[in-house]
Amino acid sequence: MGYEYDDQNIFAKILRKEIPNDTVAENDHALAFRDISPKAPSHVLIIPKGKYVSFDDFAANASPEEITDFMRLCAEVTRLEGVALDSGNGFRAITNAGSDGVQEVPHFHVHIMGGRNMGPMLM
Ligand code: DGP
Repeated sequence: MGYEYDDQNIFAKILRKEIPNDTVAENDHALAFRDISPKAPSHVLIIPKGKYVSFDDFAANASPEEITDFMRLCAEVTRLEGVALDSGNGFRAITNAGSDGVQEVPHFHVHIMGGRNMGPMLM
């Protein structure tokens, strides 16, 4: 059994430019844009351009080039947003997967949030 990707999910529509987004940065294999409902002064979502449902799908099935571009775009976002540790106060990076992870959009994404103390992790 594989991961069933829904082409009608909202991030697929963003990638097809059917709906607008506030892009922060982009490379060959990944796109970063602002969350529509920010939970911190800086709240950016990083998504692969490929069709991956969740972290486990991406980690198991993406190519080395896709994984590298994705991770490097995450790093670029932390620098652009002024939260990278070499120049800022840090950030939280999280990904939600599936129903127990309370994943709302079934296209793999990482949230990078910063610009304030994020408090303790919710349990
Ligand atoms: P989650 O799947 O629970 O990890 O979070 C999905 C996030 O996506 C949530 O923080 C809100 C955001 N989001 C949902 N719809 C849109 C949209 O149309 N545009 C943007 N920029 N963000 C969205």
